[in-house]
Amino acid sequence: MTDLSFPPGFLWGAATASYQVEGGVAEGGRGPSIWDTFAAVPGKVLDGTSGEVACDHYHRYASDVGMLADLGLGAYRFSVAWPRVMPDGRTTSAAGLGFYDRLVDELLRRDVVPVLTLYHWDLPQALEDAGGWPSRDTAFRFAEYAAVVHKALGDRVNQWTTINEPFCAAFLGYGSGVHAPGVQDHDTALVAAHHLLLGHGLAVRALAGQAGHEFSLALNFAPAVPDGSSPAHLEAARKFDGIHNRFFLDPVLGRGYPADVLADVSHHGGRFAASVRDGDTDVIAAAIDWLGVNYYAPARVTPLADPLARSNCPLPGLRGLDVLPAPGPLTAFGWEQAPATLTSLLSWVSGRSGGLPLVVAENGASFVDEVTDGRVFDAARVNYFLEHLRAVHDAIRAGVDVRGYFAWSLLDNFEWAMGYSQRFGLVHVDFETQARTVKESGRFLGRVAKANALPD
Ligand code: IFM
Repeated sequence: MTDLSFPPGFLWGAATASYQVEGGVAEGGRGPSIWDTFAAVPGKVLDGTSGEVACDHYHRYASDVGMLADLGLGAYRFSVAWPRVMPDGRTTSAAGLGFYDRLVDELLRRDVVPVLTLYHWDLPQALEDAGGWPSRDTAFRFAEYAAVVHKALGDRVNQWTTINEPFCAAFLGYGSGVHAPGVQDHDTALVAAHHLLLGHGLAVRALAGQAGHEFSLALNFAPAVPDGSSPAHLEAARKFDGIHNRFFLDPVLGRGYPADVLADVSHHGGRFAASVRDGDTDVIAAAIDWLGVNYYAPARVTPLADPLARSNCPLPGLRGLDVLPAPGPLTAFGWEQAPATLTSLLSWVSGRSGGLPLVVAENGASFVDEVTDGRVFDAARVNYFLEHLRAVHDAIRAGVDVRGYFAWSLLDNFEWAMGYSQRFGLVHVDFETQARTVKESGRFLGRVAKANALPD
């Protein structure tokens, strides 16, 4: 590795998620997901939209894969829609699997490595009706679904990620309720989080053993930065870091749920503690080959005078602290751009995990983009990628085993409760016409990928 290069074999790619890009929600016998239901409720999605058509990737996957390959990116991180493969959450649909069969074949035809995520938040509505993630049974249904997908695609897909961002699926879906299915109850959210992690472990146990297959989980980290150095500031940072980061990371690493976080959330009721049965933490600690680190921004935290005061950040156990407005420079979403935090995050996760290989499974930024004469000059996003790639490179030079980098996202897409208002893509999508325009940031990332090195 020269001063600017990345390790040989470093995986360069872009990521998407099924509900955010596919559309085709009624095709091939796909069943409804919790996001179809949630988005149909007025007021739940900012612009009143849904993933009904999204980027029409269901029909345009071949040309989308072609764009990614032509850019020079060697890997595509996509998710499989459980309700496409199992419309009722339990019964396999050959037509649904057929879509991913074609997608994987197309990726391999273009020499693109498929990196498959089994769950990126689109739970079959039928399983939500049966109790959703707060029901223990859903974890077992997930492992069965994982085995079905693995059996169908395991002859061609080596890279398997079980669940993307269980934090969001649990705490936004069942805690604050800003995501599907829109439940607002912190105790329920904690139980859902446990069952998501249990589902991850059960799936890894069910799939592991095939030579060459690698298993992972992708966690979204928000490093807590205290806005002062007093003990109260450090305590605020501990609390935020605990519930946002360590609550998900530690059990996966075999460290169990962190005791300090269990104390912080204990006032939410006893359902979480009762949901953790003997042996569960061993299942969750199933050996993984790499961890997906999704990073966008840190959280600046400040203590409140009353340690029991309700926080402005609706997460389980968060009392006595507020999250401050992010200082600039900001993305269009209002998220802080803090690339150096990615270096320290990667070092911290690596140290805590005893050197587990890491992949930056999501990193990117939304900005306001305009197509001018068939081009999108998104200089701010180019700069964002450059700075964050330098941060990844710094971590590697400091000895962290980082094996890949995936931009979020290949395409502008359906940004959940924000609808189509936030564009993250390397490729601009005109949602009226479905016209694609490769952005300068896409070309930039492709050049870096082809060189396997930062520009000098
Ligand atoms: O669009 C999301 C993605 O689905 C999960 N990680 C964060 C992205 C940007 O908000």
